[in-house]
Amino acid sequence: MTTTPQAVRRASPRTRRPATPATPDPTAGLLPRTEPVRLLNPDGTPLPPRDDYPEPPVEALREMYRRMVVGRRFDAQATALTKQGRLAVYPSSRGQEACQVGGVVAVRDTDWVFPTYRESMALTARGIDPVEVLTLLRGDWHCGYDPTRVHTAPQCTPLATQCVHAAGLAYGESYQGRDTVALAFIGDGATSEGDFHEGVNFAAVFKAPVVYFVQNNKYAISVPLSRQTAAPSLAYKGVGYGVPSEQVDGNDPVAVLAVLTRAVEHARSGKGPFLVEAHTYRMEAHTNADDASRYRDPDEVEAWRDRDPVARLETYLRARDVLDDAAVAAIAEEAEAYAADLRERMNAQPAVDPLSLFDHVYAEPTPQLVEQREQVRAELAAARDSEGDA
Ligand SMILES: Cc1ncc(C[n+]2csc(CCOP(=O)(O)OP(=O)(O)O)c2C)c(N)n1
Ligand SMILES: [Mg+2]
Repeated sequence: MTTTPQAVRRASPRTRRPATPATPDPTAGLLPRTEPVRLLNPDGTPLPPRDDYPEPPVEALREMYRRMVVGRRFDAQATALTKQGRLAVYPSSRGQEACQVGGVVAVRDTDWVFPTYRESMALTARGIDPVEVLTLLRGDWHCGYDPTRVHTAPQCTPLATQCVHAAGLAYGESYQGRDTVALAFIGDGATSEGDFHEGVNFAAVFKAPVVYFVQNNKYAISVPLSRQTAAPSLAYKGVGYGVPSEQVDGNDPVAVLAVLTRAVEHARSGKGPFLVEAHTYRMEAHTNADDASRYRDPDEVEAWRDRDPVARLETYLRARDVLDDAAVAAIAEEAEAYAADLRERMNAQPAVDPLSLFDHVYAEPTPQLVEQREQVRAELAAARDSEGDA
């Protein structure tokens, strides 16, 4: 029998290396759970309670249901308004109601929300007038609402820029001794943008109280997630910046509110940013200008229909005896009235002064803007004159 050098080392206690103290795991507390947090089954039956994510109060869930039903009706109405030429474009968030509403229910009115173009439902659920919310999508040059009054940034079309804005605002607020939290919505595709990384990194280094809330709806227009990233989950993008993160079933309203509530508490308590990835699905096309059947398998869409967040919450609340037929009917009626009012007000032709386009670009207009303004004024005057002649 031959004796290998390794065997000698194993056998001889004198050659054993002194025990080194275990290095603490540098990722401790940063990595998301390997499975998205879920508190309800897709059919609305509850899963066993868990200590890490206690269930939110049932009254908050009932209010979430109300806003989700009204939000879904709003979304359908906005889509219809594009067909009637009243809206230039509308990105639907049907199927993402738990995220849209859960996000704004988890924060205080004094907290700031940083939305993308997909968050019209979140903003109406926040209580902003739907006509104001749709102003930008109607083709106006401004966002419709006063951001400082409603603590909500303008809806952001350049991908991920809101991530940097949220970091700056949150840092400024904490610097001035206020406990404001910034909630930045972001899509899965936009996490591949530089601004996402810069925003998260800045927030982490300066402990800015931001919750980055990724709605992973599986597509960036026609590009599926697998073509966008090789990351095992978008929540794993937090660890590289020292940001704790979590993944959640984004079609489980109870879990979404539970996870976001903890993320907001984390940020508010001075521990810095938190990243949440919600797994969800957009049931409609990217916008009314897109044809999703060109890149999505109808079976995939059907499979997600079975995980509908509104039906899931309704089943659960009915089983808890906090929602009955009468309450469901009353909420549906409220949603209809909301849509009818929106339809009526959107049918009125807005009085838009094209020259106001130049008013607030700079405090002091540049010579080029002055020239362009004059050009538009002259063209409008000429058009009016020729209409008068006709
Ligand atoms: C900086 C920038 N690049 C490209 C675009 C064009 N664009 C608009 S929406 C979109 C897809 C974004 O997908 P995702 O972040 O997943 O959000 P979703 O639309 O799915 O909510 C792209 C590429 C843009 N608006 N801004
Ligand atoms: Mg997406």
